[in-house]
Amino acid sequence: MVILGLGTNLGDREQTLRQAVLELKALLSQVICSPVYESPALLPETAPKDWDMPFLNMAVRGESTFTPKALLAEIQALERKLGREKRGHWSPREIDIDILACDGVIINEPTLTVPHQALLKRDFALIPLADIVPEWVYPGRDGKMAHELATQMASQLKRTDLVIA
Ligand code: PH2
Ligand code: MG
Ligand code: MG
Repeated sequence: MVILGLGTNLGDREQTLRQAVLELKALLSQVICSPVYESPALLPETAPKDWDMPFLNMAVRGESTFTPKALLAEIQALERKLGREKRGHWSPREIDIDILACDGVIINEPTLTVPHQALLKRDFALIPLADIVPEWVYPGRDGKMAHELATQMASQLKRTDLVIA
């Protein structure tokens, strides 16, 4: 099982999430989608004011026959197909698709870190993950399940009414 985090704060955010999920269904089987959440952009203090645009975030899980690196290449191609351009780090984007976790896999390489390096610090990643894989356990940690970690987390996420399945 692989769990992806999707985020968008530029363009038609809902339409982009719908298109992304449709395309992910061609890459993954048994796809399950979390609710969609809205939150202010988490930004470095030095970020330009006009980067402060609210995000929609969700998580998607599925079964993959790709290696994690091959899957990363596929989702990066999908980001480009959905209109993402190379802009500055943290700048607004039509779509960001990150590998949040792959079962109990741990990868620490320059091009890929799994679980995602900020997963436990970011409500917009951990909370939707916990919605769809509540029993997921961070590999190599103290064994707390995702739903326990998510409940303990301070969060400004707002759950939207959008249904993407
Ligand atoms: N992604 C970022 C930077 N800041 N803020 C929110 N709310 N949601 C995101 O997905 C997000 C962010 C870089 O990937
Ligand atoms: Mg990314
Ligand atoms: Mg990201």
